[in-house]
Amino acid sequence: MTPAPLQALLFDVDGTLAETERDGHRPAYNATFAEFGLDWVWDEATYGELLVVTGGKERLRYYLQRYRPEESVRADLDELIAAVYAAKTARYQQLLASGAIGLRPGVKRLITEAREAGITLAVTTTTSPGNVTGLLEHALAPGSSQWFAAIAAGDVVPVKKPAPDIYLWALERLGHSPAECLVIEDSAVGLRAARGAGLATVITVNDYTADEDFTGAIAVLSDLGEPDAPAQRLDAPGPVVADLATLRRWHAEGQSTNA
Ligand code: XBP
Ligand code: MG
Repeated sequence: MTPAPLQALLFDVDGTLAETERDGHRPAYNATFAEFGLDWVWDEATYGELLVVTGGKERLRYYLQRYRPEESVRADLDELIAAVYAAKTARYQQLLASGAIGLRPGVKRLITEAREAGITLAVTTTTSPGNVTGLLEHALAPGSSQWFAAIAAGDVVPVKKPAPDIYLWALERLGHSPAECLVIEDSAVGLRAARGAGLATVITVNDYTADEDFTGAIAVLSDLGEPDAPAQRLDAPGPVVADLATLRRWHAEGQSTNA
């Protein structure tokens, strides 16, 4: 059977486009806890453990159930979580607007190349839509949210990653078959969501996810790489720059392997 050509790239956001967990979300949560007079602290290790639960509201609830069971039963829990999440989001968006969060290596290069080649672009994330457009507008280029045929984000689906729902939601809007798409993710949770929707997936790891199990990914990389600073392939020897030709090759190889 002739393999389906690569027609669309779907990008995860947090940890994939930028180190938003390290440079944005975690500091914004901690500053918000202090603002609310809460003695909750998410240090690096705790945050790394909490990342198994996607979505800030869901993560807050999980944190309280696990580390603060006495607070997880307070009568105003839903209101408190909603208020903390809203204040944290405002803080995070200020950080984006200040230019404090840049894109990971190779992200702008690949998006630019794909766009010029007429590849459909999409975003599939657990964070809220405003956080996506804020990152794109401030770190990629003004107006760049318009480059994306679908921004699948946050609560548009009731169940977040590792459920495949956000990918299925995006696929419906893109009008491409799963075989024509390739996903870029950074985490095992994201990989499970993408694979659950039948999508070939390339992983770019970060400090939070480097030790996770990426079985089922078509390639595992340190980052997307730049011509003058190639990435390392972590599942095969050799440096690599994830340009469109390389992604097309991996995508085609992935289909013949999975056939
Ligand atoms: C990552 C998430 C989000 C972020 C924080 O999403 O699970 O919850 O950690 O953002 P993805 P919020 O990797 O799918 O982009 O606080 O807005 O939830
Ligand atoms: Mg991610």
